[in-house]
Amino acid sequence: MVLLSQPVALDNHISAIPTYKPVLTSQPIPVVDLTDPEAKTLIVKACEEFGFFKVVNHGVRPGLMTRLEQEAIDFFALPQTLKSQSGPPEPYGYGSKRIGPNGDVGWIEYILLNANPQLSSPKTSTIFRQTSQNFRKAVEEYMHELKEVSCKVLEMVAEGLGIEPRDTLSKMVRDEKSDSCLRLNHYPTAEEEEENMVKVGFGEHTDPQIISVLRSNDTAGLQICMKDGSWVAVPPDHSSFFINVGDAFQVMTNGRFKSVKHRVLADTRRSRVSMIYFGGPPLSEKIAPLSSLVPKQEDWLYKEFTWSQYKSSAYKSKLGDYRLGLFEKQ
Ligand code: GA4
Repeated sequence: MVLLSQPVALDNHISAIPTYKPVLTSQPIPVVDLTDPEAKTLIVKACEEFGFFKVVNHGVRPGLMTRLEQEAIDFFALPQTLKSQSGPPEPYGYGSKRIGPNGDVGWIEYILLNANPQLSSPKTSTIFRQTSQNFRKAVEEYMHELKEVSCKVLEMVAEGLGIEPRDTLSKMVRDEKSDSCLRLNHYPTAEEEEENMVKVGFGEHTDPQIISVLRSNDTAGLQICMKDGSWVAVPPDHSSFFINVGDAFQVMTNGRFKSVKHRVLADTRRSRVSMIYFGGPPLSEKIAPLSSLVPKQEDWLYKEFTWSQYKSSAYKSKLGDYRLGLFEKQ
């Protein structure tokens, strides 16, 4: 077992990682107990107000979370030359500092993995070439469990909003062709730059998919943007999941749910490890406001598009761009 207590040198060829002043405001984040009979109502309220909430009593074994975290830590502790053999991220694979293809950078290294075994390319085998079989096994088990958590939440939303049938949303993520992915992030500690300014780990953005389910170690850094534009620090909690609404979900609810803008700042004392499951639809899926929520097409705020169209447009954008703008009706 390797611990990443020492600062890890990310290659320093990339200059100018932006810095921010850490925000000090915290505001209670909605917490939903998935076993609470009121859960569906609370989830809908949280998705409307914040596009973000924390989930407890989710049913995922703590042992699986710590196992995958440790495998990720062991991977990120490998020599840079070995890690780089699992890259570059196109978009799947190991990446360091560069995020996406359009010049975004952050104080981060990561592995991005396709969650669909049907779609996974020979790249998946390349990614795991340097690692033990246990890493791959932990990833596969974790993806399986996280798909279940995502679908459970999506079914609760369907019930809470009166969407029929109740698997309308979850079946897109459960589909064998679902374009879901898993991201393992390592944010090494970073020295304060000028007074009270720290490096950005992952710059502000919204997630393009339907739903994202995040678990991190107990290092802070995640911040979410409120409707009034202020940033709120999310206290970490290694035993819970943090769920956020993605762009596709905003469209399907015709803007009733907001895809929450979020970012991660590096910490000066402890490294942060997070793992995020992004539940996405199949590439051919048509994304539009759901007819059970918005029966009249003239009331739609967005044009219909396929997930494949949205994804390619996202990969032409910069991280902080407002990607839904292109798909809004005039
Ligand atoms: C943000 C959410 C997920 O991490 C991700 C990211 C993706 C990438 O890192 O390859 C993107 C980013 C994310 C949105 C805009 C594009 C694509 C980097 C980027 C600049 C895996 C995803 O699906 O979209």
